[in-house]
Amino acid sequence: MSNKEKGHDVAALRRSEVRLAADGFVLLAEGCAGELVARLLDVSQRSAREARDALGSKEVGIGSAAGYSEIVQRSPGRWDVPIDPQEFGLDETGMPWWPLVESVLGDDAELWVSGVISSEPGSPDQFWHSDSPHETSEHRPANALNVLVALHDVPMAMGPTEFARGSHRLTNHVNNPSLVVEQLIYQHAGTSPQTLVADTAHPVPEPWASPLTAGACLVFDDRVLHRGMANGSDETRHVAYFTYRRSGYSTDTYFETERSVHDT
Ligand SMILES: O=C(O)CCC(=O)C(=O)O
Repeated sequence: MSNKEKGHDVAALRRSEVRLAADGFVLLAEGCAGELVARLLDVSQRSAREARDALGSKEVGIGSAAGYSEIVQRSPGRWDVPIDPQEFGLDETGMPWWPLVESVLGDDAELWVSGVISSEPGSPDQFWHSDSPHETSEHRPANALNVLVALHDVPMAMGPTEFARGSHRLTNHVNNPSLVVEQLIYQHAGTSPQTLVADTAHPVPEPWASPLTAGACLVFDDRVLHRGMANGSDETRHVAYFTYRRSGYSTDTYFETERSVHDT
């Protein structure tokens, strides 16, 4: 069945595809309806609380290799708690972003990981990073897309996600030997929009971030340079995430740990 036959707004879908291909991200400002957002928030807050309780005072570092399968500290005070789509109660292909995901990754795209990222008051800006590496020297379409859903209003002070516009084309370490893939993927102070274009005539990719209203969705090519901004408010910021991959694609950059908070 075509998107038109399924009742999707084909012109809006085309505009989103074009933005995503050009900028490496697109904002679907009215992505999720209130009822869905309320459910995602409720499950996220409960899961985040349970994971923090189970973590207790166990040692935990920064990054997925230094975390647990139930909880990872992505950067200081920024916690990633994986949540199954079943726990979220999702109809995977009924989600408002699915037509865009399907058009980029194919109708056999898979939901790879999902969960919530909660940044505590006082958590600082992350270092700029991308989530998976390029594989070929020429630019190819994305193998993975991330969807971030604002689970409540996120004003600038609460630290939405920031993107370097068009940088998904510039994080290609295969055709730019001055880039170190580990420094792109694992957060590193030396990575920034400027370093992507150092010693080239290419303009520095422009940083973009916007306050988000509850339900807004950011869909991005996971090779784009991005970072969670500092949470200077006195509330915890929760965004749900859904990472999709092209059928058969894999990298080990999402969850590298095998230990559990329940290990004795
Ligand atoms: O918290 C955010 O806004 C983004 C988080 C992120 O990109 C990450 O932890 O890899």
